[in-house]
This record gives sequence, structure tokens and C-alpha cells, in this order.
Amino acid sequence: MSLVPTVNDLSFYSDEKRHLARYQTLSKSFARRYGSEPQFFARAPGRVNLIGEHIDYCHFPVLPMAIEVDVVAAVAECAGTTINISNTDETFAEEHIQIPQDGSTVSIDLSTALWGNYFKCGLIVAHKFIRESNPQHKLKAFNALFDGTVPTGGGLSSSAAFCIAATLACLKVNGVNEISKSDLTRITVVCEHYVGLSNGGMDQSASVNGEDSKVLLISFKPKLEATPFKLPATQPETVFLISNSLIVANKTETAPTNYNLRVVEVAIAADIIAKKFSLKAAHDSNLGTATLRGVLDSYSTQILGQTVWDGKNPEVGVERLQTMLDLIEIIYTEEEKNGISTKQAADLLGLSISDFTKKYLSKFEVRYNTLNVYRRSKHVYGDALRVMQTLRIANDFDGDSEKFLRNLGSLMDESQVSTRENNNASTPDCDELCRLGRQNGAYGSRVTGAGFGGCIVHLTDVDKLTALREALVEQYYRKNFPNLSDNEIDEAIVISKPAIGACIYEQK
Ligand code: NG1
Repeated sequence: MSLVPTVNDLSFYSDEKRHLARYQTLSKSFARRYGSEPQFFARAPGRVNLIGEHIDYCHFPVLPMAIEVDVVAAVAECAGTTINISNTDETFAEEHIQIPQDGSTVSIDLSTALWGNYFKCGLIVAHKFIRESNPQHKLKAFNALFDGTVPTGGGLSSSAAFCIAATLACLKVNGVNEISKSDLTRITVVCEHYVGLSNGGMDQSASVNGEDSKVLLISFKPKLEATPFKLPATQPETVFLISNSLIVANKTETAPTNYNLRVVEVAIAADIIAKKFSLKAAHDSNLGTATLRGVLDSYSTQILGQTVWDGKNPEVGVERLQTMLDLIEIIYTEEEKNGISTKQAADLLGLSISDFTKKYLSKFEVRYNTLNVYRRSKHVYGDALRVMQTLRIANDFDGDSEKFLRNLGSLMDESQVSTRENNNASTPDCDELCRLGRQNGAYGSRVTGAGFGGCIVHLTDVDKLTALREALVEQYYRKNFPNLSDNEIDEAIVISKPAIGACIYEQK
């Protein structure tokens, strides 16, 4: 069992000196504000997803890595019954959270868009975890000052990093000095459900389980598991460059038409497949329906008589995902492929409109004109296939770096086309950045994370890096955002190396 580490120095950062100064400044600000030194720091990193988007909530494996940008909380216990949270970014005003004295978990008022709501998500899951072993535990009061370097709404999981840092802070103040990575992942994957987001588990798994120099294969079935592995060592060295489109994706606010709607569409799509083939499939999606992964497993075992796929073997995965891609071509009519109405969807599932509404449209608010079940299925099965193809080319690396980079780049480009055309999760600015990337030395470029704005991940190598960076600066940032300072541009374009996951830092 691997534990969330407690470290006594900052050597895990590539620039230790800079971070030492950052933590010292944070300590000083904390002392000024709260009149005591912090007792410890809880930190959790952002992540970049290399390939496999909007498929985690369908239970298909994804390939992210934790990166160095992170959220750090300086924390110290205090007297009283209030948790005080503040942020080095003054746009997030200080909040005071009353600890319920009857032992219940805090409640979240979803009609307010306060940053403290995300803190409460961490507090709730930490409290529930503590109550698993100590039902009578009374939460302690504390002060926490947060400092984040993950761009907000940039698709690099600022929200997951924040929720995990908050969870770790609450756990540690309340006497949980050790927690396994698997427990921290298990409890934090549902954090954001408390603010109404029906997310999958990729971000939290990546942020908790990150390892230096390794990407992660995160699988959700048969169990949630993060397997760290090294990508082939290419010559010249592979580099992932992240460029922020600076179009902020307000994931929670736009959830009814964007993120949560995708979750609903694929749930309906999975149930349609189950119904067509009379499959017995587990009802284990966030909505309590079948998943596209579940119906793949059911179709292969119940109709084709195959054994269950372990979710990792790429050869089996490629074949089965291709089968599902062929299947969706024949189960929908040409008209249905362009989207279906609520009535059509209910009819395909043999449900009344009111039963359909109850089952699919009432857990999380969604708004739509048509339900794009075919195109979303095509994206999900296609991107899951590309994850397997990525594993295959990594396993088959024969020393030909150029071939590997080209193949991986093509998969990333195909993923971007599907994100844009089948999943409608790109934006014109993101498309522009991808195009500029490919024209200027990227082997492949795609939107990473939820999309609808946010960041692009470009695959390149050290030799091509400078020219690529310059082209993005001149042709995207200087052109579209002429008022950006050099510093702001530096923050918008970052080289991301796989970094360690969440940890506690205690000064010696
Ligand atoms: P980001 O990029 O952090 O918004 C979201 C979901 C993931 C996953 C990706 C798309 C959260 C916390 N995370 O990530 O689970 O579905 O979109 O692949 O909402």
C-alpha cells in the first residue's frame, strides 16, 4: 500500500530555490494574517491529459500525468469552531466556515458561486472518511491560506488540485497523519459531485498518484487504479508543451449545456445499446445507468462469447473498441446520427417521457435542443481506441524516435478532430492554437481536459521547442492579446514534465 508522502524538503520541484522562496512568502503572509506560523503545507498538483478525453466517466482508461503547477495550503489549527480560508489571489475573498456542532457534514449553498464551496467539497469527503473509523469525531477549527499556480478554468485540473489540497489539510489537522494514495483517490473522486459536477475520476487519480518522469495509465474497471510508466526515451527528447488559450472554461457554470450534458448523452447512448441487444449491463455510471464501457463488456461477453477485457491489454481493447465503433454505425439511422429529440430517445429506450426525464434529466440540470448520442459514442469509443493505440506504440517502441513521435502526434491530432467534430468540446481559439502548433513543429496538438476553452497540449521535441514557442507567442498571444506582459505569456506557455503527486510538506 502506497502512502501519500510527507516530505521535509522541496527537492521534488525542478526549481527548488524558487519554491523555497514561494513557501517562505506564504508562511510570512500566513503569520501576518493569522498570527501564527503554519504547522504544515498540504499540496496537490494539476495534471495534463495526453490522450483520452471525456471517457473517464464512461470507465475507459486515460493517459494523464501530474505536472508541477499546484495548489499549496499553509495550515495551522486554531481555537474556536470556525475554519478560516484565504487565498494569495485576492480575487478570492476570505471565507469563514462554521463547523456544525451536531457532528453533521457542512452543507453547500449551490446558489452561490463561492470558492469556499470547493473547499467544502474537500471538507465533506475528509469528514466522511474520518467518520468511517471514528463516528464521534468532532472537526477541529483551523486557518488555511491557499496559493495556486494551476491556471483556473484552464483544463489542467485546478479544481481537483484545490479540492485535494483542501482534503489533505482537513485530514491532517484532524489527526489523520497517514492515508494511502488509493484511499485519497477514492474519497476525492466524488468531491466535485457536491458542487453539481458529474465528473469522472481522471483528475484526482492523476493528482494523487503522479510520479516523477512517469505518465499514468488510469483505469476504472475492474477497479480504480493508476499505473505509472515511462514513455519511450526518444532522441531528441520528447517534450509536452502546454499553451493556454486564455479562454476560461467555466466548467461548473456551463455544465448544463457542456460537461454534464456530455455525461447524460453517453449514459443514454449506453442504455440504447443495452436495450437494442438486450444486454445485462451494470448500472454504475454517475447517473445510475449503464456506461459505454459496461455495454462493450456486456456485448463482448454476452453476444460474442468472449472473456472479460481487463481494460489494459491494448490488443484486446483495440479489437473490441473497433467492434463497438462498427456497431454504432448500424444501430442508428442516418437521421438519428444528427441528433435525437427527447421523444425519440424515450421511444428508443421504451420509456415514457416522464420516466425518461426522471432517469436521465433530473440528477444534474441539463439543457439541449437535440441529444447527440451517436456522435458522443463515436467520440468516446474512438478516443478510448486511441488510448489503446498509444499504449501499443509505446510498448512496440523499436528505437525509431521519429516514427514514435509521428504516430503519437497523429493520434493526438485525430483526438482533436473528434473533440471538435463529435464532442463539440473545442473552440475556435483552441483550434487555432492546435493549427499553429502543427504548422510550427508540433507532432500533434489537442485540447486537454474538459475543453470548451482551456489549454492545448502539443507534442514536440527539444530541438523544435524554441521555434514552436516563438510561433505561438507571435501568432497567437501577441496577435490576440496584445496587452499581455512577457511574464503573462511565460505563464501561458509551459513545458510540462511528469511530476510527483499530492503530498504534505513539513518544515524540519
Ligand atoms: P478538467 O479538465 O479538469 O475540467 C474534466 C473532468 C475529468 C474528465 C475531463 C475530460 C473534473 C474535475 N474533471 O477535467 O474527469 O472528464 O474533464 O476528459 O470535472
